[in-house]
Amino acid sequence: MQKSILILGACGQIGTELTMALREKHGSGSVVASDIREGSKTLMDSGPFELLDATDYEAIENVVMHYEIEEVYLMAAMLSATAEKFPMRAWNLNMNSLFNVLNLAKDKKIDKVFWPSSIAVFGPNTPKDETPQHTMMEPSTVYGISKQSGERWCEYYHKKYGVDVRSVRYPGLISWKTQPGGGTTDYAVEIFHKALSDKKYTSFLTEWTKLPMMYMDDAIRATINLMEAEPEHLQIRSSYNLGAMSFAPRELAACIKEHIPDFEIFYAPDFRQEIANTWPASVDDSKASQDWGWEPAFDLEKTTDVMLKSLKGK
Ligand code: AKB
Repeated sequence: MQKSILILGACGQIGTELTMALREKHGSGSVVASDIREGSKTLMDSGPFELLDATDYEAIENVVMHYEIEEVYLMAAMLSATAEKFPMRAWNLNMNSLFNVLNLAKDKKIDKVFWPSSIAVFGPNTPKDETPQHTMMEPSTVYGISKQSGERWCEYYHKKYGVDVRSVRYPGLISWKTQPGGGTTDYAVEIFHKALSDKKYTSFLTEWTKLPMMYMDDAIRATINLMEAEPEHLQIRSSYNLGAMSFAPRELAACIKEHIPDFEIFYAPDFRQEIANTWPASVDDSKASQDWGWEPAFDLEKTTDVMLKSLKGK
């Protein structure tokens, strides 16, 4: 069935690939991309685009009314590393944009909302391995605090007002088509570019910093599958843990070395190390598997293979 969809933050790392996937699935004309700046030529040429600030309620409402939007994917956010530099701007963007879409749904102007949370909702006192769905959280970063607050508000709007909001806690995302911006897990994308251009890379995280990661195709499939799940199957309306693989820089480097034998890695941890130290090493995503059938398809070897092959052919 044709659906009318709006993506806020469509030009970012996830937004770009999500827009293309949804256009493929639902038809170009029914997926409106929007952002505060224009995106790649492929995205701009493939369907409708609106310049839109996710913190501007009226502007979003006008677009929603104009295109008779039913579903909104809110992908605009300031990520962990940048948010530490601009705490108030991060809070303003990450929270006000969420309230805007939750209120549109509460007022029945849209039917369904997707909002991304993150492994950043966890903190230094959280169990690090196979972090459970429900556990001690206490995030200690600006980004993590905004994501945890957002989760609480999502659950509140669902319980109090019946808002159909769905969310996953994304791990670090790896893609060859789009670059991340301002995250703590960005090294896992930069390393592939540098391995091909310079045969060496200096990691801003230590060799032993193990974090949950995911290849972008898995993240897009998870997002779309969750949005298509029957509402009565969804027991979690804050945000689902979502896992695929976990590795430290030294393990990723070893995998790249199998393809590029003279690749070298160096370590110069910076302020992002402190953020990474508070995040899980791996997550238990069994609730996502039980409720809506989540299963990842990409492990470290497969991700490395596709990243290097695709970037080489670019
Ligand atoms: C970041 O590093 O800030 C993001 C995230 C894990 O949410 N990639």
